[in-house]
Amino acid sequence: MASGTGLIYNEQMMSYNLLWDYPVCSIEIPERLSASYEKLKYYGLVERCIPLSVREAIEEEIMLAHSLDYLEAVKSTASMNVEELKTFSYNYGDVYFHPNSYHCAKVSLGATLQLVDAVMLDRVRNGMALVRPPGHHSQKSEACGFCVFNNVAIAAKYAKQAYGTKRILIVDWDVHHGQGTQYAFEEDPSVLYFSWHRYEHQQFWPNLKDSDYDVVGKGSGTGFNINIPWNKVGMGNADYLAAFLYILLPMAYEFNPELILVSAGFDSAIGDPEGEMCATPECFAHLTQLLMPLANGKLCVVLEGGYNLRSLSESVCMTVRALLGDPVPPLVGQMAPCISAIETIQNVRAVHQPYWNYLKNHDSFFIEDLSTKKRNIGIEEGNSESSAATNAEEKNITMVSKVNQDFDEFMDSHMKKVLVLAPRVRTALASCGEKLTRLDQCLQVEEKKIAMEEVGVLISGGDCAHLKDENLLLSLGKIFPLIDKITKREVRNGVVVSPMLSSGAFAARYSTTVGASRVLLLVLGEADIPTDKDDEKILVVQIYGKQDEKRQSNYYIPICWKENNEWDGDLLYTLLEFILPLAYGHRPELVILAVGSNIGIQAFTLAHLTHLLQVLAEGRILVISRASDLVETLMSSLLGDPISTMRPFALKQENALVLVKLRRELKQHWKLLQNSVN
Ligand code: Q6M
Ligand code: ZN
Repeated sequence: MASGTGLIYNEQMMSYNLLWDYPVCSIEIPERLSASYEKLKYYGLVERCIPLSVREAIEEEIMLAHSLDYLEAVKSTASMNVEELKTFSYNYGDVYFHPNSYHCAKVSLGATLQLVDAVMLDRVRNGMALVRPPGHHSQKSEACGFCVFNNVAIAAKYAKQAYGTKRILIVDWDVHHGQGTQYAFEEDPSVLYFSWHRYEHQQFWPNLKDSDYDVVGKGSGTGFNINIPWNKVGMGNADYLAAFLYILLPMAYEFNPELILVSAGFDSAIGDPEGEMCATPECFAHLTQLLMPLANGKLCVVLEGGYNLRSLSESVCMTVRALLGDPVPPLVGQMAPCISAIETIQNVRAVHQPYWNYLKNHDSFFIEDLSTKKRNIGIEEGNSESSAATNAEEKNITMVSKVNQDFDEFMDSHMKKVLVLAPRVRTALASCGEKLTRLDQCLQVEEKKIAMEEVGVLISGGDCAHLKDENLLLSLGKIFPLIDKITKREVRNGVVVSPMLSSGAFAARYSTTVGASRVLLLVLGEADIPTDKDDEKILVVQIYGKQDEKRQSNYYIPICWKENNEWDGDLLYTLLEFILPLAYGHRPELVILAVGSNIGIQAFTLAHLTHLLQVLAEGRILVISRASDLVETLMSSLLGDPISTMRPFALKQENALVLVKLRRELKQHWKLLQNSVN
């Protein structure tokens, strides 16, 4: 099992810069690398990574994506004077050359390939390469947008050739459209390219029709090119998350990549002069952690843009922390995507409906490109009604202007708020007498004897009728000490075997009495959950198969599957498109997952579930399992091991309809549930 996070940094790539006055290129400076690296050092992250060396890429590798003529042309810049460099640069759009550019571009590509090698050969599990020049705009015979060779596109072709990798996912979270990467794979179904980008109805650079949502790939590559054009600035954490939860992640699970490459531009972060977006640095930790259960953990993050040095370096650090398996800080801000983002997401889902199973069983979509149409006929935008989303948009815009006043001050106080200390011990286990392989890496916690009266007091105001049950008292004797350790930050997460699913409800209530302000309780299976359905501290989601009426509220959400077998695909999609949107809105400080027995869910599905749930509550999760044979898998997932990939699944139609109905009823309260404007 591969472990460790590789890090590539090399000062050679700082040895080129802009030699003449050329304002469109003035933001791409060598300090982008050193500032990021210094910040990594400052936070003690460099020493926790495995340093990987760079090399120059060879011509054969460059030519995986570029023409010989272009290679020769770039080569010739090494001996040019400034006048010649100027003339050469102006052949292309928004790019500059320096006598060292060719060398640096070879090192930048070589570094990227070194990272791919290290990950594919299991020398590290994942890693990040801090490189420049960036790559995603460069094309077969063209430099563009600070990019010389297309690092990530070549890395994908290299992995296919050198390792026979059959499916590669490229996630381009840079704020610009990587049109070079799109062109490299538009006819290739083995590479799924996902890019979000500032678009503003084609008003933003590089101003291409090719960047719009309806450009989906060609020939056998149709459906494997995903463009998310943002038509407004100020997109924030909720908008990015919505794009991941409603588009990228379900698609990625269906695609089942063997390798993930990230074109990691941080110009999509708050404070960037190019992007003018609002996502805070910890958002990138979330995006990273959400990708980590895929492709067996094989994740290569390669720097692209990012021009606000502070925002860039904090975001790089957040990404590396997530790669290392550190708990990710909770996201700040009201978790409500804005109307414009929802419209984009709806359009993308509509246009991709023919190509992806997970989109087939949904509410009928229709492409409603209101904003574009209105724009073209000169009508003002903004009559779509959904007060929450409109507010979010206003909020984002005020945030942008605030940020311009004093960005460093804002960032100092923000980082102080979000930086969290990881508990020393990752996983605790209630004593259970079984022989488990990873036992030595867990803390074993002794059970306490708990008397009925005692529990009654602890769970103040709770319903004590159930407490007569001996089994329940025994279970709580194991669960409460674990919760104590988690809330005191002595351990991050824990697992316990309990015969009673209902103990989850007592666990949740107990947590709120010992300090958790909000708890998410996710129950898988049939059981009577004694909970106050209107207690806003505890959000309960229960998934079960037997038909019976349960009273629903904003805080007790029963999901009754119509079909009662082989839930795995349904469960995973429900987590992405329904439970995580709810949970991000609730902002729990503890997650309790109660898993019944014989619920028709395979162990590795639960591993994916527990991994993904760790994006919440700084990774504080308590898993209560009825079946003791699941403990091994659950422990491994809680410890952060890579998870074997899932078969592609589709949400069954009847179950999809259940979610459609629930979404309609709950989206007023839980704003992140809104994924269409109608
Ligand atoms: C600059 C206009 C300056 C790697 C990257 C490159 C972006 C190039 C932007 C060119 N336009 N106001 O995607 O970040
Ligand atoms: Zn960019």
